[in-house]
Amino acid sequence: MAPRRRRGYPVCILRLATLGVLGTVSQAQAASNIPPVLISPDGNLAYELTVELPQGVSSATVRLLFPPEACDLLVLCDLPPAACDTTPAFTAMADAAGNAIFHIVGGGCWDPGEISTAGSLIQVQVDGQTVAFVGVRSPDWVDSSGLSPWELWCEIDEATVGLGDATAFTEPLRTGVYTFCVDLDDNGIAGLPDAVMVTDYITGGATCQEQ
Ligand SMILES: [Ca+2]
Ligand SMILES: [Ca+2]
Repeated sequence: MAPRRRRGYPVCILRLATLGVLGTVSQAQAASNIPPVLISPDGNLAYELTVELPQGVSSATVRLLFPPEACDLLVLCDLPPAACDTTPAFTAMADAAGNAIFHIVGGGCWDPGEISTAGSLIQVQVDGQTVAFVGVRSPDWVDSSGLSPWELWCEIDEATVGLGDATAFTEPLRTGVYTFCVDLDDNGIAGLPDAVMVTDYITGGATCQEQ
């Protein structure tokens, strides 16, 4: 199997350096309801979004285009290695109501406030038209040292929900202070539903391996 273009500590340094030279920000078009992408080591967390379809159209292809750095700064377990040679992407069909559902296997959080250029966010396309740029959330927020992906995280090849994640989630959940990566249910607050979602994964020690 062909190796991906990374691995190991030196790569962690290189990938942090790339964050400062990414593309310019484009204004995302308003859309119905496109929350940050939700991913999980078992793929059981559904990422649901609603897009506006042109009148008379009963379905559309929704694509999530990840920037190349996602191959280093996220763990995407259901991508074939060759996907990192081009643009990692996931595709689903929207129904007549514009609803599309993804189950993406992996880990890592991208807070748009920390990874601040559109070039580092996930591009949401509907039938080839870009309608939004969004971040990513996952029960796997940090690595074993407590570092987020944008802080030189070194969660290489394997997404793991472990003690580091439990520690990272605990303080915002205890205080109720809104933190992007904690808001797994995307209701705008750090609250009990988020705690329930992450606890399930911490309890099970959920992991997945990149291909
Ligand atoms: Ca983790
Ligand atoms: Ca929440």
